[in-house]
This record gives sequence, structure tokens and C-alpha cells, in this order.
Amino acid sequence: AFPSIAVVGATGAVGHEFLEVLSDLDVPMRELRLFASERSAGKTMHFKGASQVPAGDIVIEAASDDAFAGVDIALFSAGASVSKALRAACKRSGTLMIDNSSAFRMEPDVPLVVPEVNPQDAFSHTGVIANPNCSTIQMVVALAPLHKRAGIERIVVSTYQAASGAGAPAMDELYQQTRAYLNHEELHVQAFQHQIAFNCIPHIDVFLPDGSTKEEWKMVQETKKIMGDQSIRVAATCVRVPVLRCHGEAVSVQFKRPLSVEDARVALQAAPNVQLMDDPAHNTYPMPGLLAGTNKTYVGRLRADASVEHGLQMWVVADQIRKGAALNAVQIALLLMGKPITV
Ligand code: A2P
Ligand code: 11C
Repeated sequence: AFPSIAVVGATGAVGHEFLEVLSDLDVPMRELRLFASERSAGKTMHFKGASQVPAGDIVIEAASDDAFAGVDIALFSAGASVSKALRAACKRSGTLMIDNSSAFRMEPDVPLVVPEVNPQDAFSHTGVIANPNCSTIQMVVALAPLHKRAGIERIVVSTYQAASGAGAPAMDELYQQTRAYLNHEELHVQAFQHQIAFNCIPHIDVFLPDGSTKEEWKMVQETKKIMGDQSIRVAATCVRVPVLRCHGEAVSVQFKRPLSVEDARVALQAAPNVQLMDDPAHNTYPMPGLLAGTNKTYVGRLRADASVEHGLQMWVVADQIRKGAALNAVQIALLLMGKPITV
């Protein structure tokens, strides 16, 4: 029998995307249930439909402690505190929690899964599987096929992260500030520490005692856990840029063994759900502004880094609300159902 699937945080930016992805990938399910806070209970959201669940409006339910009876898989994106509060309720109902928040990612018995990279880890869960941070996901999808061939020694990454990583209101703020700036009006700053229109902010999530940010820390720690290799060294600088959707990442990698640009290209061409977009002669490379709503991880600007031994540089772009959040979580569900994860 097909599973009963629930989306928790259905009304949020990632929640909306869950509904799109469940339909687009035609995920087999016996029913789809939608949960959010008490504020949204009783309202409806439209589902485009899938083979087993017809198109129509679905009534939102409050995500209470006893709401999960009969739910097989719950896709959570309602923030870390909601995930923490409802973990025991899911466990009691035998509901598998696939959690998009940062609440449980580093717990030893919680697998941190990117289906293209460490699918085997998903099967050793004890009730919770964590979805990594968006900026980590797209980087490891692009790097795993190269790691397999030449072994990664060190990664230096700079991110160019879209406003929507901070939620739907942050996206609205970029629109509003841009309009206000062009009209010479005062800018209203709320979603970020500074204006985001016509600016770049080298500050995502909170600062840590060592001077890095939590977003940078996540890229370091999550990469090691997903790749199953604590020896990989990572240096990250995470920057918010005035882009609506899709994160970009400039990645410099030093390998343990030689890896030619040509061999890297062949490996990336064969990698699942990776799309090479790399033809400088025709000005072809991935760009965040043009890739919103896509499912693949795009790689371009592939070249040798002669400043270190066995070095390569590349530019990686993915839709962080899709591959970085909703899509990755849905792929984890498909993996457990024995279905293909190809997009
Ligand atoms: P609601 O719209 O009812 O507040 P985002 O990260 O885009 O801000 O979305 C947050 C999501 O988490 C929303 O769907 C929101 O629902 C949901 N949410 C917030 N608080 C709770 C809660 N206590 N229980 C369940 N869902 C919650
Ligand atoms: C951003 N990466 O772009 C963040 C959003 O740990 O899941 C997701 C934070 C997380 O702002």
C-alpha cells in the first residue's frame, strides 16, 4: 500500500514547494495531509494532483500532538522548535519524520541524507532523517562524483545566497527595497541585518565565537557527515546577495590524487541529477536568476586551479527551495519507497 504523507509547515515557502514537488514527481501516496499552526487550521491549499491523489483543495490541520495517527511519512519545514516539539508525537504514531530544520542534523543516530551522495544512510534511521542545509546540499551533489575519483583534501567555498533562503517575507523585502531605492524612498530593513537591495551581506545565521557564522559552520560539519569523511577540510564564506531564488557557489577543491578537468567533466556528466552548463565560448554557465524552479544541480566554469596541487575550481548553482529543501526531502521519501530519485 502507498504511504500516507503529511507536510508540516505547509503554508511556508518550503511548504508550498513540497506541494509542487509531490505533484511534479508524481509521488505515490494514499493520501496527502497538510499541517500548519492553529492560525491556519481550517484554511485550504490547492494541490495540483498526482496519480493517487486527485487535484483539489486540501484543508489544513493544526499540527497537534495527536495529529499524526495514520501518517507514514511527515515532511517537516516549520522551523527547528516545531520539529523538536513534535518529534515524540511522530515517534508514538510510528511516523517517519523527514526534517528540513537544523534541529537534529548532528545527532549521531539521525542520518543526514542527500540521495545522490549517501543514499545508504537513509535506511539506518530510528524515526528521524534530517535534510541538510541548502548550501551544503548543492555543493556535495557536485563534489561527490569527484571525491569518489580523486579524494577531496580541502574545499574553499564562497556562497552567493538568494534572499528566499530566509523565507518568503525576505523575498518580499527584496522587492520592496528595490522599488523604494529606485523611488529614492526610505528603505525598510527587517528580514536581514542590513539593506539587501543593491547590496551583499557577508552574514547568514548567527556569529559564532570563532568569528565564523553558523551557516558557514553548517557547510563545514554537514559536508563531513554526508560524505562520511571527517578528514575533509572546508573553509566557507557565506554571503547573502540580492537574488530572489537559487544559491550560487564558487568552489575551489584540492584533491589527494590528480584529476584532470577532462576527467572531472566526464565524472560530472555521468553524475545523477547534475547538469554541466559549461561552454565559455558561448557565454554558457549557470546563473541563479535564470534557473528558478529547476530540479538539477548545475555546474559550470570548470577549470584547473594551478595555485595548489591537484586543484580544480567550479561554479555551482541550484534552486535552494527545490534541491536545497523540498525536493531533497521528497527524494529521501522516494528512496525509502524504492522509487527512482532521478529528476
Ligand atoms: P502558519 O502559516 O500557520 O504560521 P516559513 O518558514 O516560510 O515562515 O514557514 C513556517 C511554517 O511553519 C508555516 O507553514 C507556519 O504555519 C508553520 N508553523 C509555525 N508555527 C507552527 C506550529 N506551532 N505548529 C505547526 N506549524 C507551525
Ligand atoms: C539560508 N541556508 O539561505 C539558509 C536557510 O539550516 O536549513 C536554511 C537554514 C537551514 O538562509
